[in-house]
Amino acid sequence: MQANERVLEIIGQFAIDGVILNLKSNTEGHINSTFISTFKNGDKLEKYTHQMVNGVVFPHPEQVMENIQAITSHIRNKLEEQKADQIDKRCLQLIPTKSGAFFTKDREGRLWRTYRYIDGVRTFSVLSDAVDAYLLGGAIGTFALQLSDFDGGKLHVTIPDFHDMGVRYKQLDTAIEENKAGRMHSVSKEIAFLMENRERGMVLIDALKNGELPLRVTHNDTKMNNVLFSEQNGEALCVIDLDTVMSGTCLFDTGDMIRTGACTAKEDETDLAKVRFNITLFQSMVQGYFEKAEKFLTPKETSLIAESGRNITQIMAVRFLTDYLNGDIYYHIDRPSHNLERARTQIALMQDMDRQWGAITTFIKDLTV
Ligand code: GN1
Ligand code: MG
Repeated sequence: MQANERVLEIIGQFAIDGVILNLKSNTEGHINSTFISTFKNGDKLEKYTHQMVNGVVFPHPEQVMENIQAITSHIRNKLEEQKADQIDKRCLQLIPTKSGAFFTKDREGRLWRTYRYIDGVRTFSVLSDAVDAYLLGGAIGTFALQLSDFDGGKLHVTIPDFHDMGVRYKQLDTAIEENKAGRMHSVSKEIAFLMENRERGMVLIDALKNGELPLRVTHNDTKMNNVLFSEQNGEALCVIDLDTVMSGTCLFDTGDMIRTGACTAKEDETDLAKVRFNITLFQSMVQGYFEKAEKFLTPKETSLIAESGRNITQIMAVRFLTDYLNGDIYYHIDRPSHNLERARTQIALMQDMDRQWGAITTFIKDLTV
């Protein structure tokens, strides 16, 4: 059976009205497999996103779905209470199967789900405009605020130790020791830099574990292209990709927002001279975030916002390099050096943050005065 026929068979299990006109694959994510369909339902064209959840990365995908179901209904209820406009564009909506479940499984036991596709939106892989950065920060802050009264204890831990720097460094240690793909000779500079920064990298996870940072509901994958912007008026409408929503510190989310939103190049840029930390974008995005999140942020959390950007950039450098050394078993890659290129952009970004560290931290100190 052709790949598309298998996807069509799965799609047929969801409660979707109309006739399918078109199906195409979307290769943007590094983890799941994604397809977009268009249905003709009477006079209307309706689009859907179908995803096969990566069962290696998420060994309990049913738990991922329970988390997503719980938080999307929480956010939707909030939006309804606030009588928000365009609710379908502001919150992901799961489409049930014909038997009323939120997922189905294929013959190989892999989990599939369907969302209503949000149309009329765009995503960014690099920002250039400070207004977009401000709106991005606002969207991440709003997401945190919407979930600030959600009991994180109800969420499954779908990937244990996901943002635990200590665990990620141990995985790197093992990858170095095993040198499975025989690639150690090409990464000595990168390893030296990451080892110099090992201790500093523990700041968020240590503060979370010793109670200096409160446990909150966090998205854990707030990279910029997980925020949908309206094509019509530019508004940042919705935070998508809810697979890794778990408990954590909100600094994991400010960190990934800063890592991706304030960087002048794509995550896999090969020309490192293009990889810069844009402080104007950083300031606008943190301002946008802070205006929403100041209602709940503690002084300790606020004081670590700059560090969070450096920290999540670091954890991604560690994770990409680990996967490169392991022979690319975790992230989807397009070329053999892809994970190394990704690790190098992260390191270049950290180094450029370090060059501007004085200005970066001054901005954060001034936020609360
Ligand atoms: C992965 O799902 P996707 O492609 O947005 C990864 C994130 C990384 C990101 C880097 C479950 O996210 O942690 O930050 O790649 N997700 C998982 O682009 O590992
Ligand atoms: Mg993701």
